[in-house]
Amino acid sequence: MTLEESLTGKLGKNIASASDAELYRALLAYVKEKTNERPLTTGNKKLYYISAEFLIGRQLGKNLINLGIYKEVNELLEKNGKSLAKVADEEMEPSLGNGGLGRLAACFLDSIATLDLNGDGVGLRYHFGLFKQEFRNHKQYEVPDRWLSEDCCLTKTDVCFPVTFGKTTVMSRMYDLDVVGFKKGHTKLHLFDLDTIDENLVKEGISFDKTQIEKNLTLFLYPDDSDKDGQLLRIYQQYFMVSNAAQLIIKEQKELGHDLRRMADHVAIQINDTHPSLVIPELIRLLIKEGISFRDAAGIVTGVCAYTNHTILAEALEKWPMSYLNKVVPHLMPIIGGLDFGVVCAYHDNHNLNIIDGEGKVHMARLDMHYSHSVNGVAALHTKILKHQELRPFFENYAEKFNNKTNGITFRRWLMLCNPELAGMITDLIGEDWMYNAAELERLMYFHNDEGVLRHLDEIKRHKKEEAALFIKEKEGVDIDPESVFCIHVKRMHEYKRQQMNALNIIYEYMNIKNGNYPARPITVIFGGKAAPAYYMAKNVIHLILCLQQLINNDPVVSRYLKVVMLQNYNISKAEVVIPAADISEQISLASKEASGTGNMKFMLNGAVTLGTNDGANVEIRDLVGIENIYTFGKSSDEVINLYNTNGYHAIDFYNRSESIRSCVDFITSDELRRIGDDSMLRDLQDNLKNKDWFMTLLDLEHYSSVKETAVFDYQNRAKWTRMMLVNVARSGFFSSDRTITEYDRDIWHLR
Ligand code: 26Q
Repeated sequence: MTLEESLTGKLGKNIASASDAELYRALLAYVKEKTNERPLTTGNKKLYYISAEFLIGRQLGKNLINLGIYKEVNELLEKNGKSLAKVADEEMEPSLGNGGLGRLAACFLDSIATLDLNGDGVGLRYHFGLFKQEFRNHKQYEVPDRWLSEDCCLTKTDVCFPVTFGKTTVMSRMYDLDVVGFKKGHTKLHLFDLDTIDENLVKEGISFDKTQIEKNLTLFLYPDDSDKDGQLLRIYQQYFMVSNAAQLIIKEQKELGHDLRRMADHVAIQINDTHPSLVIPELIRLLIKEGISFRDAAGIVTGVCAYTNHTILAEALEKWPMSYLNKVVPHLMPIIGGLDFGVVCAYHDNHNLNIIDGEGKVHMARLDMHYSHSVNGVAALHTKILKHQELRPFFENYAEKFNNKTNGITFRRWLMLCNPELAGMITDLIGEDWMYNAAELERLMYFHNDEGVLRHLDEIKRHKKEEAALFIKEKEGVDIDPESVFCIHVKRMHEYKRQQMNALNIIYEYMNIKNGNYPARPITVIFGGKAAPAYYMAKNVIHLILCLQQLINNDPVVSRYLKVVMLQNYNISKAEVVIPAADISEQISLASKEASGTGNMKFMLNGAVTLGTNDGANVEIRDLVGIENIYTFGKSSDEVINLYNTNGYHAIDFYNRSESIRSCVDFITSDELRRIGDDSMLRDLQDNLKNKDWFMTLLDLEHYSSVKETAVFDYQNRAKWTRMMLVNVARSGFFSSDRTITEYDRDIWHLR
């Protein structure tokens, strides 16, 4: 049957007369059929990638690419006067993650399937993903974002497990998402849920009654850790997730006839940050029930589990009071106690290693490091800091466990799907090999002085900027000029990521323009990102940006040289539009604080030039492209760490010493901005910058401004700039998640 016959059959009418919604449904069914024609990946050993977040984004376009039928479908729809983009827009967006960590898990699944590795994902089926962000009065409001629907990519299964919390036992249900690899490979993402969830509990905004877990357990994904609310429910979720994972693993091992004592030969578990850490005691508990001794079970589980750390921010490391765990998982307490006892006996002179600290808090990362055989960071600098600073006592005892796995991204979504023009140009120049081995992109270097190629690259960028400008006009109602330099700063709102530094630089530019000093070329600064609902300072930064947007875009003179746009509800779909349109990729975290970053890689792959600190994977980008193809600034991670250790940074000194810094910070509470915004929010932000500024904004501000000015000046030299673009694309192969996953398998999982 041809594609056309199949779709017409499903529609019960011809394509031309079908609505976009009907076409979406038909294509979804078609994709499921095609996917099921591919056998599931098998092997002697199986990976379970457990994660509280899988920020998978919309599935249709990616699946068509991976099945190798995107072009065919696109042409067929076009022939019938339909647009695949519009049809794909019918799909609800699954926002089952906060940011980098969740998106990484999604990219990893794509690569695991593509490499035909035997590995599944395990997580939770949140009914509402991360909240939807709305702006009113220049402020963020959170509203529930229901994504489940009749025609959704998940398949309900009849796999169910009992999960016990103290006196309550609930029955889970597993839902499956097909993960189809590029041209080959087929694995699954298993998302667990309860049949008893009551969506009607959600009333005002995103608040709800947190008492009845049977009704609310999987309602929401937790916004990151700065939200202190609902910690108990968070533990309920975590235990529910890992108990299901552990029961699924044991069930599958038994079905295969494997000896549970040999589990480490047949199973690998990757623990994605500490959110799934309770899998360690849970699996030990289940193995004990199977007749294995505590000691042996602990040994087996250590051989199975591997832990990835994603942060060095102390406040983001999970520590749960014993009283909480006692309430949620009383039956795990003897096991956690026993595991801690083992540590205390082995390292009695070093309390820093204890799982349970002097205040009775359980340190999840410590549990992972003692009872996993691998501990990895997510970029070279990050792993170095873990070894020699943050986790030093553990490195001293377990040097052999520590390893680095620099993050990666899937080029299927982040190039082929979102930038088919650039993907096509690359294929025209060097053939298709890069799709199977991203390192082949290096062959583009052959063209780095080829004027025709550079011009074409520039034309594609221009085209993507025009597309993004149309999109922004339609969605945000803001006019931006594709002739201007697009500086794009999209990621979760957090003080360490320093969106406030970018905002202060906008103020600096604004004042320059007011004084008749114009930038070398008009600039458009595009922000996007959500703040955790309880993270007051991050919300103040959004407020400042929205006030600046209002002030600047409506100023008849300034707006000729400078525009500001804060995208509402930044998500994967919006990322797919703006990333290909970027000239400058803003990666300006305080050095040492961004574990890796993955947005930086997506921008690079799409030909943007990085303006960044020497932090996370920016360091590796710099090493790959060379210092002449990146703009770096700011204090080094060593200097920053030293400032923290010596209490050597005082924002107010920078404020007092520099006239220019002072005028930018003062402007936050200027009459102009207070006329637009909220007095107390602006004042609190200003106070914080002068008197606290924990992430050292003022330390790097002047250096940032001057390097950005240089970048905008260089942009005028099109020959130079387009060559930089080409070098960035050519050297980005290292950041393919296929490379990352190949390394995980080689060093940790050994699935083959
Ligand atoms: C913790 C406790 C309670 C509630 C929520 C949380 C929580 C939730 C999400 C803690 C952390 C996160 C997310 C962390 C995250 O996204 N980290 C990012 O991981 C990326 C992938 O490795 C890196 O590239 C980024 O540098 C890192 O910030």
